[in-house]
Amino acid sequence: MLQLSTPSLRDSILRHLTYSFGKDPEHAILEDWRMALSYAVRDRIVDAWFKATHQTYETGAKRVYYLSMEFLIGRLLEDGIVNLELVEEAKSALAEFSKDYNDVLADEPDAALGNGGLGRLAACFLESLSTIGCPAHGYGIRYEHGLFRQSFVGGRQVEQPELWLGQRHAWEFERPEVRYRIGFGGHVTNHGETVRWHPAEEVEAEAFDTPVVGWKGRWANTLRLWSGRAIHPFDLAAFNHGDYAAAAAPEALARTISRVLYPDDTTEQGKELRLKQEYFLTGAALRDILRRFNNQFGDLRKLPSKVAIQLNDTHPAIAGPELIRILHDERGIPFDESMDIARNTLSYTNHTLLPEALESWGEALFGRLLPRHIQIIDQIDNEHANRNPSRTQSMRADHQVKMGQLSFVMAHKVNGVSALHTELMKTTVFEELHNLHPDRIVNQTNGVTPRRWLLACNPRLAGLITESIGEVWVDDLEQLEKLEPYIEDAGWLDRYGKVKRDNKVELSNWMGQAHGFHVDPDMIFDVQIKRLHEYKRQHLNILETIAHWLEIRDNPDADWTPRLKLFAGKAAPGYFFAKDIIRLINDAAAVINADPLTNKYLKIAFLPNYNVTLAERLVPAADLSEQISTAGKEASGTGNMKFALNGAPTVGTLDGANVEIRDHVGAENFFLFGMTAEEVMERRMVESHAQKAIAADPRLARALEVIREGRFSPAEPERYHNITGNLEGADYFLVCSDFSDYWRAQREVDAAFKDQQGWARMAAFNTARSGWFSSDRTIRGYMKDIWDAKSLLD
Ligand code: F55
Repeated sequence: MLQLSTPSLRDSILRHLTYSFGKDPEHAILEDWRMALSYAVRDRIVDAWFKATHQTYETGAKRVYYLSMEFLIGRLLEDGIVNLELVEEAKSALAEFSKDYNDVLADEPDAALGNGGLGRLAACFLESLSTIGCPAHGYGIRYEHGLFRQSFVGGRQVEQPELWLGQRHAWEFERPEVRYRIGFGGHVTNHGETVRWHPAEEVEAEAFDTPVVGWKGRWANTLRLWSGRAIHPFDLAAFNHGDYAAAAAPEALARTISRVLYPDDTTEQGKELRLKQEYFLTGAALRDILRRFNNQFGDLRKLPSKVAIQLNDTHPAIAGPELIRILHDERGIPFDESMDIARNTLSYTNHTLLPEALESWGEALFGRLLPRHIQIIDQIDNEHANRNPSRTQSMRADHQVKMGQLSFVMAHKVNGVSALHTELMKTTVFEELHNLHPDRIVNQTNGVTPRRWLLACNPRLAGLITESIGEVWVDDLEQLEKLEPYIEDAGWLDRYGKVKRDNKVELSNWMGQAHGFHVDPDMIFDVQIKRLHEYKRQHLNILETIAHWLEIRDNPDADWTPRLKLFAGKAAPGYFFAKDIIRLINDAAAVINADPLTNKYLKIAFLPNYNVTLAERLVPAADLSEQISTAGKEASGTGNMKFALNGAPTVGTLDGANVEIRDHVGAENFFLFGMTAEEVMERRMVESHAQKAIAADPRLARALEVIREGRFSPAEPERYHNITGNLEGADYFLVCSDFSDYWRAQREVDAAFKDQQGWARMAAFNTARSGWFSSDRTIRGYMKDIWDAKSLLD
């Protein structure tokens, strides 16, 4: 490595502006400044990156590989600046050239290479792995189009393609020399013991590397994303015959594979291209992992002691059969031994128990695309059944390939993402497998990185904390408990309250400028931001809002606690019910915000195009965190943790990690309501449960009635009959049954918020007691209980 003295950030920016981008300060546009700053920061990241790579190699340490179809990383420049502690230097360097730091940061495209929680978790994990100094790679797909851009037209969601690569960014290094051939289709031949797959079609996976730097630049790992390339990019024969479209066809075909992220977060569509993407990612990652392992160690029987591969949900589950195919078919290791090596190397995280989200592929499609893998899966299934004679289920029932079952059998550890979710795994989807392998399921409750979700996004609060207890909390978040004594100090608590109030003013100003939406920062900022889904129950929230509005209208002079209901979130393009909920919220907002009788007490905003960047604005300014899923349905949630950490108490059900958040922050600092997961299962058996709940609560009945009669859609009164009909009928997610208790909890919120000091105490206890929800703690749990991996910084 070159040992040069580090130039100042200012000089480095100017050097890159001049020599990397060919601009002088007079002619540089904002993007040039952003790129020059990014390169200046990147240079320093690269130093840490090389150091980490060399240390990993020299120590022969075990490496962790995180395979995920999604990495919802968002913008990266601020992450780098914050982790290298360059904030002040960057601000003053830009100021010298009359550039505003925040304008420059805001110019970066937001890389939305994921749908929601699962993808964001992968991004937080990468940052924690680097902060901890655990040698690791993330493997994913370099989608040209991330998650669609959302706008509203007449209150309805409209999707536009997202082209994050349309602008320059500084973070990836193309590795044209790192390419692997990935095959599809074809046939299988048998020569005695030797089985060979002969794919009919092949594409090339090309690597793009992004360094991920940890806190204080002590370590940096790699996110390696694969891009599809044609092996023979151009069909010259076709071109010479004058068929220009056919000439370009191989290139187009190969590129489609990494063209677009599937926008569904809960419904499995079973599409051929999706299965191709899954094998493309997994096949390329495994070749890369084995190449690195071979160069360093050689003996494949030692694989599990040097390599841990984590499957982020079942999406890369083909890793099991693919690893066996390589070990057995290509390297001649006996099948049962190959299976054991693979299992000891692999582990699997489950993120959902919703039946419609569990991946299964039709055997015809699967066998056509991956003819050798389907044979191996049958052999795994047989081998597993032979070793466990009491097994009654199969991963190959109903002409399907069941990826959850396959993943479980091929993993030495299977983990849930919260305590409740992990227990439910044992009694529902994986009951039989759990009974056969009682030590396999373990819990690792999710976490979030405090660097992005407190230090970077909430500088006011981070500043107050550091001033109070020092900066130890940044990579040891449980140190936040040292704030507890300060909470008893009225002066300190005032400052804590003022931080929140300043954050709310900042958000109000932004909403005014960006969306022409003006709100009083003294209202309760009540926030529900997440993907749209019936189980997350945004419709419960809007029903309560409508009922509250009607109540205020009945008595407009009473002493109401002013409230802003903030929503944001995307619906899967084909999920029409969820899209109707968005439209209902927007329609209700238009009517209610315009009501002069009520609008100083109640306002509604649905901000478009929710993404990581918007979350970073909203989380620090929230007073109240809405976590209101039907108990048993939200595996964990991670937004819930971000809000608690930033001082927004939760109104929520006993679902996912809410249970553990309440245990940590204290029941008195959490607004609990609703049925438990057990009660939910019982209530579903009760005949006409929704009708009974409606009959018992006149507020609910009236809210449903005004929607049904078209108060928010006068031009089309029946517009929301699908929603009201669903709620009055099957109401699978028990919106009606939980309504009354939700109403009660919300009125407790109103009363509590009137006592501003009492509220600040509650908020501060949420911050002080949320340290356990750091993804550093989660990653250390994986390292110890699942990967048997060590930090090279300890
Ligand atoms: C994406 C694609 C498919 Cl095919 C299926 C699911 C998804 C997805 O995005 N799932 C997801 O985000 N699950 C969430 O994972 C979080 C992290 O563990 C949990 O906190 C959250 O409860 C869960 O819904």
